[in-house]
Amino acid sequence: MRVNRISRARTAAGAVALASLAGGLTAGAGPATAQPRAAAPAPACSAAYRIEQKLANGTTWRMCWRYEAKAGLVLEDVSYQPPGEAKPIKVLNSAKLGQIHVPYDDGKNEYDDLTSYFFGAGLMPLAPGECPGGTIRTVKVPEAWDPQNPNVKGLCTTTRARGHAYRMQGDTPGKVYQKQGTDLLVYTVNKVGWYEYISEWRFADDGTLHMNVGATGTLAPEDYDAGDGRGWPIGKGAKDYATSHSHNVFWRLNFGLDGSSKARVEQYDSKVTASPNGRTPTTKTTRTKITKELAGNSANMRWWRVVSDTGKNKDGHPRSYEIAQGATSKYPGRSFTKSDVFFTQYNKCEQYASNNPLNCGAGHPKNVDKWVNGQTLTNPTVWVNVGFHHIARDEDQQPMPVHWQGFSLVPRDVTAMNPLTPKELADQNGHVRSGR
Ligand SMILES: [Cu+2]
Repeated sequence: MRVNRISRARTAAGAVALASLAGGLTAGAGPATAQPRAAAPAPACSAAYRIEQKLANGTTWRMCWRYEAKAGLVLEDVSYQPPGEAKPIKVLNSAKLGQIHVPYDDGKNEYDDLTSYFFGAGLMPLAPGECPGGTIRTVKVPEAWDPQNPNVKGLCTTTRARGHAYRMQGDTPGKVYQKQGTDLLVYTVNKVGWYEYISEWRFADDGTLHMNVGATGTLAPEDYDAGDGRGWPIGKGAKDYATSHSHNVFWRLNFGLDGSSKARVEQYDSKVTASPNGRTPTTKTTRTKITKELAGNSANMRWWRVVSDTGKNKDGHPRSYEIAQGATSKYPGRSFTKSDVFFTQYNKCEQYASNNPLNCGAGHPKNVDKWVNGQTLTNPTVWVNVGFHHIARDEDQQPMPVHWQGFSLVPRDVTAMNPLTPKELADQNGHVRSGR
């Protein structure tokens, strides 16, 4: 173990000791690699594990939560009910982080924060002001640092204004259709070494979901040795070079559109072709049905969607959610970080994108890229990989400002119209014949 890793190494060793102790106290529980007991309340859960929020514009989000030793917060049975829908529309069976992989640029350190560095155990208690307008719930942390005190007030649920949901000038002067949108926010803070990760799940009243991880805390004090051109000076003059590194965050999603785990995956690509004589170029969009497992790579004008096998909206269009990748710096250093999205056929044993610690049978690979091996895709697990290459800057001290990375799931034909449409415009579905 390198001297400059003492702090993190010590942290890790301490956790192993505590985890084993915890294992000794709970019958049948193993060491740190043991599976959390199936306390899963899904699909129905008791009130303590239920999150239900009706937002100002009339949309209700419902879900269950539980907490895992490694991945931390898990959201299950997530449904969305906009105004005008008689019952909740199921979106996800489950959603959680799938890994946070942190390789340093000098090649000396590489961490799997979820599976090897006790992300889940590092749940931080939230100060009263950290969940403005909301509720901080108590989480029982499996394999907690201190097995005598596993209860942490560490789960915030609250709402937050997000500005315009829409705006449209009406026909009569002075008439404006506009609504201000609100999100339900669900978040935890997990400390890993010197970093603190804010895992935020945002559920908008228009049916959009935003998953983001914000890294904050403090730069690892051991990593100021980058005199080798692989860091950035953040002390006075040409010294105190903080070593650059990547944060590669994976999310693991199981869709349950309209209550079914069965779903199709489609990829869309648009190609722009120049026209002669300076005329407007033309664009052609093609759909590729993804029938087998896929390691997908982002490209300009490319996107994917997960389509319900059963549910249709009131226009008769199959309900789907589109994966909208956020800004990413893909890290090509490992085969499991080389793709932006992985669609694998559901396998309960495949829980983490790298160094999956579960025993899935002899020879079963440990990393998500190896789970893409030609199986027919009928019940997809979706793995989204978003990378951030962190070259420290002077502003990173002190504390380090939160840097965010993530993606969104955008409803596509879940409802027949804008779910927040005002009554006066409710007949404007399809070709709008205006006097313009
Ligand atoms: Cu960083």
